[in-house]
Amino acid sequence: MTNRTSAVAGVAALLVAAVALPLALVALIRVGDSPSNTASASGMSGMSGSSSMSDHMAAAPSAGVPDAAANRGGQLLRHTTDGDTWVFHLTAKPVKWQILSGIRVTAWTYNGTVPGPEIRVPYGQKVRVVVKNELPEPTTVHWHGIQVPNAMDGVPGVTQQPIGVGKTFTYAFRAIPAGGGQGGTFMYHSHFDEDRQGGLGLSAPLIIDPPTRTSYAVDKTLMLAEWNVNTQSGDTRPPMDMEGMLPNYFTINGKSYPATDSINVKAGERVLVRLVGAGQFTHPMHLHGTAFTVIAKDGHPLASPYKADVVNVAPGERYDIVFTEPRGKWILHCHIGHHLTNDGESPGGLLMVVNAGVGGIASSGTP
Ligand SMILES: [Cu+2]
Repeated sequence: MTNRTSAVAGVAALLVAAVALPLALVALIRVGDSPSNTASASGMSGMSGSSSMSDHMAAAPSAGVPDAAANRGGQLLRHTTDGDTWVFHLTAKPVKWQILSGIRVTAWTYNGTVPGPEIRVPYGQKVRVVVKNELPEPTTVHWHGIQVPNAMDGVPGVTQQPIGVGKTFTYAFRAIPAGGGQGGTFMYHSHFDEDRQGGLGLSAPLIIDPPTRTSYAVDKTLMLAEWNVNTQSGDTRPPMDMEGMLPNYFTINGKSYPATDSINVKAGERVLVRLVGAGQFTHPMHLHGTAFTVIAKDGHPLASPYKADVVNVAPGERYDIVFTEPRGKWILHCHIGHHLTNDGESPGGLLMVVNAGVGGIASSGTP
């Protein structure tokens, strides 16, 4: 290409861009103007022409769904003992879950909370988990990163029949990480129609404590997730990485900032945070005030822990990070700006405060 033809091509490209950009903006504004705000099920079926696709993208049924009895998810699940086995009970069921003052989603949960309750067991513990399905659809549970017998892996049509509506299935395994190791951060989640069931809330932490443990002032698991909520109707759709299904709310342990928990420590105390990619989107999590040390990935201690101040948490991943903060109020947050909004309003979303021994907000910068 000569200089002259490339200059002509460049001008032509600019003209095309100048026309296309306003058109794209108009299209975006039209989507924003539509009364339902996010795409309606009928709109989606019109787009795809497939009823199964419209079912897939339909809002979670909300009629008759009760408000959640609890306000905090990820709480330790109590067990009973049967000989040398720890027995846990989970019920998969829909509830109305408050992610933020005034914002309730229709969530599909384990035991009525987002995230589901934390199962925490010593390394090697024999475990039995009785799962009852009170969802309007079949489900299964996958024990993510655990060395389970094949028949306990929770993959519908491969290792088990789905747990039908109203039915119960019992999983039995030992708490041993798949691929070796003696403990760390794992999770359990639905493996049936994950695009819907995962996106509607069916995941929870599973922690295996190794025989020798380091103690921390704080040991906090943070499940990162996204929501697609119509703020007018309350319709909740599973967020997906596609037009009309993108998330407009983002939660840490089922809450959007400012409803997220704070981590409260004294300056210099050691904090362990277990970051879990529980949703369908990747979140680069950034800490203010100090760097952290990544000590484990996917439940496996690192041979060479490394320092960083951002770690990219992809769906399914777990990172254990350790840090000590100087005195102050520091934040831990996703570095994608949109993930720091609540339906477009900032600040919100994936942000929490690490309060190292102070209260109040500075009114001027006096070093
Ligand atoms: Cu993010």
